Amino acid sequence: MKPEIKQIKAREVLDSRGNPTVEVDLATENGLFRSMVPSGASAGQHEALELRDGDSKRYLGKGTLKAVSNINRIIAPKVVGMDCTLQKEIDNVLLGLDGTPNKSKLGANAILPVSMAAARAGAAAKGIPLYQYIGELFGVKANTIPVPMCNVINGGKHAGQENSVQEHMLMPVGAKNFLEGIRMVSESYHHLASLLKKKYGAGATLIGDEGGFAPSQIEDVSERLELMLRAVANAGYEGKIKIALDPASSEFFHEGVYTIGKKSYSGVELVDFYADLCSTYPIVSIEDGHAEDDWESWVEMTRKLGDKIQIVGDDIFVTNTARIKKGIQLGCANSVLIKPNQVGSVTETLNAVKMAHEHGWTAVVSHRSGETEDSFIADLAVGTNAGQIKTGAPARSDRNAKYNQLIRIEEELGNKAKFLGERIRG
Ligand code: 2PG
Ligand code: MG
Repeated sequence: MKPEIKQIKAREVLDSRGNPTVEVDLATENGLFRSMVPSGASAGQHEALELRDGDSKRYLGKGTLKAVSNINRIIAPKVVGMDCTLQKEIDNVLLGLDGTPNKSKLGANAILPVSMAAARAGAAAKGIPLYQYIGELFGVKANTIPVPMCNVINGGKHAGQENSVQEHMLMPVGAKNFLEGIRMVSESYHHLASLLKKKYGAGATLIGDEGGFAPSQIEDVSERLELMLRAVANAGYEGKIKIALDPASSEFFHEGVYTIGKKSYSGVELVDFYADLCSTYPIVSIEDGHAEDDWESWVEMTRKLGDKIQIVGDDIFVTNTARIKKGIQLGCANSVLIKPNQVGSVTETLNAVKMAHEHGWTAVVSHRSGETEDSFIADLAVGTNAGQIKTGAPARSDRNAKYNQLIRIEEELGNKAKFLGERIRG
């Protein structure tokens, strides 16, 4: 008997920022499988559409009842009865029902949670864990626990700041495994809190959307990095933890000019700014150093820094194979950020990782700034052997839901688990 999808029910619930989002319950004979969609703040212009109601009387216009209704009335009748182990077919039906290039009819937030819940049901039907099932869909033996990029200082939109680098992350590349890595980061995070409090008072340890500290007093990127490195040293991990940045520069790019704090830069000047930072600090990865359509500056950045550091495209690629392909052809970036809700289905997400890997690029699986307790991306990172994940500071349960799931998966894999450490780029 085929493992049939018996029922699909969507509802509106709350995300980590207190905004509404979509949750789906999908039932098969094996039980109930639940998924929730996250939401970005510094979202790229080319992302698939996140459908919001626009009714200012509910949730300031951010309601998701239209997406919920699209699931219950349009998607459910077509997907109920399908075999839950046929992920590609299910995703094809979802894409066909929408029929637009950016999912503007049904909303990516209607399509994705059904696609994710189907994957969970598929794993249960086969009696295997989700990461292993994703590995089968993707065509690998899933065994690589990702090195985390942990955002310990939140800036930009995630911290109510303008013209500010968004994410300052610690990467425990010197750890022997994930469990040790996350402990190293957690201890450094608490040392950072002490340093911030001592220098700027308790207000400096208030936190931003992704669980990192958001000290509005510190505008200067170098000072932020100095404090992070001092915290790492105080925790006893000097040299074992490296730095990754996500400036999210589309947010501070206006009319051809990049502005960080009070300083302005052209695209080329910004490459020099990053090159200086990289020669001063142990930076191993920079994401969205340039804006989402500034392809030329991306090429320049890659030409200058591409053999030294990982250059990750988020807003520029939006997990979309057409844009990733263009990036590969032009020679801009050498890595792709992977966010399922930017593209809107599990199959398309896997295709994006595949394209990156086939061209010798890395892929970094990522959360959104607005998250939920759904830890799907932890399994996705292991299932694709991506080797890296960014999912915030080691604080707040919406972020730690993912880290904790990775702790469980590493334990389950035992001595089969791999952790790339310094070898994140191969
Ligand atoms: C990013 C993300 C996640 P947002 O820019 O990489 O950190 O932010 O979800 O707000 O787009
Ligand atoms: Mg980003």
